Amino acid sequence: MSFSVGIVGLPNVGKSTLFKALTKNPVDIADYPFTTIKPNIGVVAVPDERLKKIAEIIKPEKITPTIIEFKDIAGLVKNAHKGEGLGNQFLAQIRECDALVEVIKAFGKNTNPEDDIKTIKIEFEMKDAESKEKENLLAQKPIIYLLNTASNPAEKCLRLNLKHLEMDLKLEEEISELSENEAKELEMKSCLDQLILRCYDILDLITFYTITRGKETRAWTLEKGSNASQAGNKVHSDFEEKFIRAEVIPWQKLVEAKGWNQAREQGLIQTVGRDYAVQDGDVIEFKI
Ligand SMILES: Nc1nc2c(ncn2[C@@H]2O[C@H](COP(=O)(O)OP(=O)(O)OP(=O)(O)O)[C@@H](O)[C@H]2O)c(=O)[nH]1
Ligand SMILES: [Mg+2]
Repeated sequence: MSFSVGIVGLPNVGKSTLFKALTKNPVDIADYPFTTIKPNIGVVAVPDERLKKIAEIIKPEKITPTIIEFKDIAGLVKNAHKGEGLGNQFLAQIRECDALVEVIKAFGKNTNPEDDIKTIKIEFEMKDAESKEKENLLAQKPIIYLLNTASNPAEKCLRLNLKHLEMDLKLEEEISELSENEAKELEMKSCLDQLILRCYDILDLITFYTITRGKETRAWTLEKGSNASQAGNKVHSDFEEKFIRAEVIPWQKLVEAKGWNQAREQGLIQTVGRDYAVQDGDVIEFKI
């Protein structure tokens, strides 16, 4: 199962514009509030230079990146927690997400990002205050604030602190409709990869790889701190139970050795048990 990131914010701020640019799914985007009612759901490949480098030496038949799911959720209004504007329904959808990207309007006239952030925060906190469960609280979810600006392209990318990004989502939507060559010719560069990686980061996730005898080189998502048998469970639900041992090598060492057999000859492959703490970038072969 993939991790899901909810795109949240006030109505009409560019949430669906971001979703469309990320997933390339055609969705309704319009200049009036509540264009989105039912959530749009789509998956996005996590950009990964390491996967490319591993694949260059393994030369598999197939390369499969790991994915994150994005959910474009309807806009929240003041008093959403009291049911205003179908708010309760939307807040329940937000509760199912592992992390959030909050889009804040900073294009056009009369914008007030600080007030808008406060409005959403209050709705989360009010809803949490009613909730009997103390887990999964809305206001505790990892969150990235994304200011949707109309700044000039040269300076539009990523400013401010860790949890705070700035992008022109209209421009991102335009770039997403171009081919790679067209974008290059027009010197237009997307910032979305950086947003996806930031989501991965705040979810506290790491990546491990499997190479299944040259057939498929694949990246997998794992919660930081997981052990080898839990990693096996991601590959196949049987693997956690049937786990005997695993062979592990950091991806750089595999690439330097130029292949699994060469790495084995050089003694670079480590045999580990089920309690081995998986490290970001490990290439793992499970023995069941
Ligand atoms: N000028 C400008 N317009 C934008 C930008 N991003 C979105 N828009 C426009 O703002 C309007 C709303 O965009 P949507 O993506 O539908 O907004 P939303 O947040 O999904 O809206 P709801 O689903 O109604 O809550 C559309 O007319 C977009 O074209 C931007 O960066 N600059
Ligand atoms: Mg929308």
